[in-house]
Amino acid sequence: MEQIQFPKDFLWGSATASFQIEGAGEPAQRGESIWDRYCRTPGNILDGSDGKTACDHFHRFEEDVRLMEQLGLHSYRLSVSWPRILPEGMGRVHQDGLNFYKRLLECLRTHRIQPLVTLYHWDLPQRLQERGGWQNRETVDAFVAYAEILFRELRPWVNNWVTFNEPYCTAFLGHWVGRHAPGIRDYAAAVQVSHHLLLAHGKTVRLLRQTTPNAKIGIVLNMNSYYPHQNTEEDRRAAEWNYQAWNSWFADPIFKGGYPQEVLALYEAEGLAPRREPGDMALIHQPIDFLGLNHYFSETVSANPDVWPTRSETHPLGDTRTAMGWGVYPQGIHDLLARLDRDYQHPPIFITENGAAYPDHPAEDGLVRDPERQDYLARYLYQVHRAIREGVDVRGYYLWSLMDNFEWAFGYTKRFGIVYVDYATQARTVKQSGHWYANVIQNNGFVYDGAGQPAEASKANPS
Ligand code: IFM
Repeated sequence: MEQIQFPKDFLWGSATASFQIEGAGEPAQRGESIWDRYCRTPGNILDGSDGKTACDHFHRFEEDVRLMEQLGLHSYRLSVSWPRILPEGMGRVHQDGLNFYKRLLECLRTHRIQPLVTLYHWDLPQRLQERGGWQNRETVDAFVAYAEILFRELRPWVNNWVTFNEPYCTAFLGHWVGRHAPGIRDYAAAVQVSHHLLLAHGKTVRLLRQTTPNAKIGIVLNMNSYYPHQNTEEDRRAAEWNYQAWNSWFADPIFKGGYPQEVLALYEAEGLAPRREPGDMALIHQPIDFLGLNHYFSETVSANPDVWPTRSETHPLGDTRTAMGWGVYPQGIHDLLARLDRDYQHPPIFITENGAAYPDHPAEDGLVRDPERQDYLARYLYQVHRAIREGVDVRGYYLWSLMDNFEWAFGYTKRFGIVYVDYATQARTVKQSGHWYANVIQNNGFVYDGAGQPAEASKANPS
């Protein structure tokens, strides 16, 4: 048994995203987004569902904020739906949409919960997609114009902004794997999109500095730890390549001003390198106030020359799997934090997402018992704490997610919440893990019973 005590003023929160919870997706309520369109193609979403109603948070936000208060959250990470503000992506502002966020933010203020607001969590207005979406450099300026509206209108409530959530997913899942909207499968397009997202990030940081100098801004990157599958030179190199292609590709330009050399060299050789204009990298390479880190799982990597263009394959790592099939390997978050600390002169880090999906359901007594999630959270938090003890500047933790919600291509089949949502009635029930998390927040720590001592990864060495 070990008492795990987090630093004084550690920020405890939980996160959601607009499309995943809001609903109110009729044309009068918001413009069409690329996810509305993507959901309409049969086969794209596992259960054939969409985001039209989701958790109906648009109408139930007061109840949801009361739940946050009950849980004791210090902060709530939410995202704004771009097409709810600008149905066509630019031009006409939808005042009702703006008012929804003002009411939500006011309610958070009343309940003394600090908002952390993400400008873009994947719901691009469809009208912009029709002009090329993130492949088109003009979308960068459309984004900055959208950000300007939010900075101006929401300034009285919001002090902490995130430009993008997980640009990797928009770029590579959306434009290479095709399992996210807009469902494109073109590697060069994915790489170009990643550059445009980073550029939009940089320009937006500059805008905030000019218009709202007291506010803070950062970006949220999803990162995994990669380890060699076998202890061979080939696998060690493959693991390192994956680390650089998926993690450093987004973090190096921000913190070092350039793309990782080895990955860029391969992309250049394969005709995949992004088109850049003079000054782009300087815009991207601007000081930010915090780095948001989303982390869920780790992988081992084996070299495989037949896989284009990565020349490698990844495999889940961990002793158990979540409902997503992701391996549970808590030490991965520690190793990642340690490496970020080695690689960069970084600002404070917030874990902006971490959590797990399990097939939860209410028992006959109405309780939702989810011991696997509680175990997952305790083990990952233990490793976050370990990194802090070793000197990594981690200031807060946002659990994904506050409530069950629309899990993208998996529809409503995966439940990540610490609050159970009955989609037929929209009733909310705090799961056992939610009660446990409330206790962690109250005590700023928890008693770790060792259940989560990291199992040694037999084949794995940190890359
Ligand atoms: O649900 C997503 C979220 O939108 C972004 N990060 C990962 C979560 C779980 O897949």
